[in-house]
Amino acid sequence: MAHTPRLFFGIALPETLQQELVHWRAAQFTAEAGKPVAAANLHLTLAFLGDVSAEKSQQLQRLAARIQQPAFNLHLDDAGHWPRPGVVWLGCRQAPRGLLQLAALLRSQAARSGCYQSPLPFHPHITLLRGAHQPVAVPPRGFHWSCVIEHFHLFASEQTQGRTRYRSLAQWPLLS
Ligand code: 2AM
Repeated sequence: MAHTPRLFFGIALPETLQQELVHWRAAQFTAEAGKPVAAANLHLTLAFLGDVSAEKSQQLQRLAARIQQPAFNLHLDDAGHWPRPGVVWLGCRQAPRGLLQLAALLRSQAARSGCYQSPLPFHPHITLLRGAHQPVAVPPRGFHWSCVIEHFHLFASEQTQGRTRYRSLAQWPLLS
């Protein structure tokens, strides 16, 4: 049977920022709060695609390559806890227009290509902890990181020896 990888469009964070976030997270949360996402896996999902055939992946990549959207500044200055999925996240108080437009485009292309898209509103976030189903003290506002986002990626979510790894299959530039 052909293997259909689990794919999503997303934004990669610079390695220096991933490291900074990991140090901040270690200072903010106890081990009981949840399972920390590995530094290299800290990312922001734009559109989740699910298990996608090679044909559909090619089609989505052709569409992605035609996207002409501006680069944007990502300000990470908000955090929260979603107890049901057990996610503690980092996000933006005001999401940049460029980010929302890019995600909307990718999500509508995915939907038209037959990839189920959640009816829930898009809430851009970086998952910091998983398995956080108990109440968690969310750090008070006052933290702030920012970075310029000049590319977006197609990632494959891969499991090896019980570990998840997000591998970039392709990337496209945003307009500067
Ligand atoms: P999460 O971090 O909020 O769990 C790879 O799994 C990425 O795709 C993660 O960022 C994850 O979001 C997101 N993802 C996984 N399953 C999803 C789904 N069914 N709908 C939307 N996003 C999903």
